[in-house]
Amino acid sequence: MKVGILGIDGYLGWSLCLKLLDRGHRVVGIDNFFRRRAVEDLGSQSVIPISSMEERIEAANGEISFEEGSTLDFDFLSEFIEKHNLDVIANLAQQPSAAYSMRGVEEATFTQENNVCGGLNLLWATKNKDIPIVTIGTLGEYGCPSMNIPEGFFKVEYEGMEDILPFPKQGPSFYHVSKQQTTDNVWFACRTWVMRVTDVMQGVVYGTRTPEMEDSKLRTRFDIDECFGTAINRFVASAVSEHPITVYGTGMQKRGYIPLRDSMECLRLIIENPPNYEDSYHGHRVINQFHEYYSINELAEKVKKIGEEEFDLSVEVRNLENPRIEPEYHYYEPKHEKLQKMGYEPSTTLEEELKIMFEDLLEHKDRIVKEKIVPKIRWRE
Ligand code: USQ
Repeated sequence: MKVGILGIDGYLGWSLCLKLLDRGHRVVGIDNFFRRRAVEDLGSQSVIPISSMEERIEAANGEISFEEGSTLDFDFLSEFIEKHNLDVIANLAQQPSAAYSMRGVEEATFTQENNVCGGLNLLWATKNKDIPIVTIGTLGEYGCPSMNIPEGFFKVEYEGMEDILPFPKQGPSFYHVSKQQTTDNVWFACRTWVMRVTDVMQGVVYGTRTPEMEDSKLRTRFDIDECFGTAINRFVASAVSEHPITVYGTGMQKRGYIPLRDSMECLRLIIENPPNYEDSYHGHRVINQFHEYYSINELAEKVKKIGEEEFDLSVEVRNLENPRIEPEYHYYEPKHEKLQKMGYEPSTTLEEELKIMFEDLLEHKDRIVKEKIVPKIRWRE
């Protein structure tokens, strides 16, 4: 297959590229290097050193090409799609951080413009072409309702009548709302045009590597700052640098998590098996992608235990006033059956993955900018 990856330089984009090359697919990618610039502007850096795109391509084993550009540039995007004759396109050109989207009006506007309008450009550029598309949504779109969360659609009964409808969305940041809007745009486009889109409702991804990253020039980025670092990644980096693990609020909030290596395996399955008219509604297939869910306290305790018992570190867990507005005591039961049916089997455990992360991060401990771990962005200020 010839796969287009939009946002090929990011944490997920680069990992996906290597996974697909390893499977013998051809990859063509675009990126505008937003993530490299944004992390630098925040005064942080990828803890794992990463190579330039030129070096990456040289070190990669397989057929890959790259063009610099943004999904916000419609002419560039259309030409890219037109000339490459792609079998499938994965859109990872996203501003992925909830905290960044709550930093100020500029960041909120950028997040929504990039994620919503970039996605809209992709829909217009592929209109009626029937090129399968994969978009990365988020489990957080559903919020934390007091009921089980289906994979996208559910049967509703109201006043004696029933229908199958998209499950309600109530994400906890302007970032999450940008994903909700994208889901709505995709759903509308699928009902209107000839489209096949998989909307991946992904949980929080963690981990430092995938099996395709043995060569140090092929490593993907790893961020720990309050915007681009996510829970488990930040916790291991905190433990390694002997900074307290930052549990927001009571730490009772639950989320779904998936290791980077398994997330890539799931995306591979999704790419190689595009939606058909049985596993989708009008070509719109929604898949919840995570392995297990945990509360923040459970994660912090697991990181502390491994840090102390296996790596002889002294690890402190500290509860901070929650900078976000989010439910802390809530029901959480998202379904995740579709990927299992497609053949996904978890390849690792949280504990095994944490040990690899500790080893990798201890090697680059000096690159952890500790001050950037402390959260300063507050949802209500
Ligand atoms: N949290 C802490 N301490 C920290 C960081 C986070 O307690 O130092 C808590 C947050 O309050 C939240 C949970 O951990 O309850 C998850 O936060 P996060 O920063 O790890 O993840 P989130 O902001 O939800 O966003 C991340 C990715 C995003 C993806 C999403 C999946 O940045 O791209 O879509 O995870 S989900 O969380 O399911 O919406």
